[in-house]
Amino acid sequence: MKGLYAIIDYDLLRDRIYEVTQQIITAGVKIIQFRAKNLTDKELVTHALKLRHLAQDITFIINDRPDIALVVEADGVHLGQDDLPVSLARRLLKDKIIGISTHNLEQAIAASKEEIDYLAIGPIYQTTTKKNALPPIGPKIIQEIKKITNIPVFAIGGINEENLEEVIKAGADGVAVASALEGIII
Ligand code: TZP
Ligand code: MG
Repeated sequence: MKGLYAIIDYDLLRDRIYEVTQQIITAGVKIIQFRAKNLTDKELVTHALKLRHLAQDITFIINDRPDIALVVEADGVHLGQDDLPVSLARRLLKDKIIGISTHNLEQAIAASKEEIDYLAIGPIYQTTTKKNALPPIGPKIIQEIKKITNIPVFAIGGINEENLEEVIKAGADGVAVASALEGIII
């Protein structure tokens, strides 16, 4: 996995999720994640099914919830440090994609020993999208992670057109962005 990974954040986009998803797919984005921290399961599934339909030809990942990823036939799940452990999510999801968020080198090393398809490291820069985010860690850690694993690394947190080059130069395989999507939407 590599390239631009678009996070469709329900709290940021609200009723614009479909319009924005359609636009970014038309623009050529090949990986999207549906992230909704404050919906009921019923609402989550309703939106996720519609997004799955829009994103039928690209990689569609569900944040936090392996069970929801399974029932909506997503391509995989993105887990946080406090979500279901990778080994258990793997039992449910078989050969689907599993990615995990990490916030420091220690967590990245631990993640690299699990059966994951990619890891995310961040927040690299200041972000307002993730509530209670840890302080930014800067792009240098990406180089450190690339030294210890071949697993694809996505940089996340406050990434935009201005700092993108720095992140790619540090060795990121891709970038996961939420708020910066506004920049590529007409
Ligand atoms: N995890 C670390 S930062 C972040 C997540 C989910 C939010 C990324 O959003 P933005 O708007 O690209 O900073
Ligand atoms: Mg999570």
